[in-house]
Amino acid sequence: MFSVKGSDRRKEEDRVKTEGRLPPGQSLTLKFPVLHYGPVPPFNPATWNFRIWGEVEQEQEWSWEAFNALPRETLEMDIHCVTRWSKFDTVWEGVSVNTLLKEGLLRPKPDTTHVMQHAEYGFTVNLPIEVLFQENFLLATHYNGEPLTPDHGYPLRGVVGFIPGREDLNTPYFWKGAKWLRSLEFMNRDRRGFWEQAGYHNRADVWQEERFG
Ligand SMILES: Nc1nc2c(c(=O)[nH]1)N[C@H]1C(S)=C(S)[C@@H](COP(=O)(O)O)O[C@H]1N2
Ligand SMILES: [Mo]
Repeated sequence: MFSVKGSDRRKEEDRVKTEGRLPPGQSLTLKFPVLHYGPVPPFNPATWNFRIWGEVEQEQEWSWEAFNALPRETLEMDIHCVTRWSKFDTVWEGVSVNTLLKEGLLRPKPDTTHVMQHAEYGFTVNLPIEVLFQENFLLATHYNGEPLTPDHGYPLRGVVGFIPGREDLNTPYFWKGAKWLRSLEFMNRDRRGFWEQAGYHNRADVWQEERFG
């Protein structure tokens, strides 16, 4: 006998499979697993800041209050973890890096090619700037209408996933978004982040199953 929950899961998985949204080697979860290395950091709104630095014309820094005053948007997408769970139709709210670019708050130098997300406790994730500027990457403060929980990266995390119908965008595995994000370092060459140094794929395209390097 299937439990009600189990049969719901299978039904949902069949649906997204039919829609071409289930990448190879992935299975649908209705839960929201928590995955990270190390402890969950505390958050102090009085001392927290978010910075943009490195290969930029001008460094920028926001307090928690100032960051929350930036233009915001909502983004719906499917997220795919390299450990083989996928979660569909997740809704994220936050600040798009493209908006910072358009508002002139981010001015990368002409030779900038990559970005490093720096999180609490020295955790890092690298990406090409093209991916950072895509519509499927967001600096997120909210998940499904609620502030992020501490486990999922409160107060701020990078998120990246698949927007249904947008096969034109590069879609990396979910680890390419850093929880407890504190800064973006723009770089004129590539450097590997924490999981990339540990043997995970540098590009990490979910449709190509680029799990390990
Ligand atoms: N700061 C930080 N961010 C991180 C990680 C981490 O270890 N530290 N792990 C990544 C990995 S491997 C995954 S799969 C996702 C998991 O996000 P979740 O816990 O919200 O599901 O966060 C990513 N971001
Ligand atoms: Mo992961």
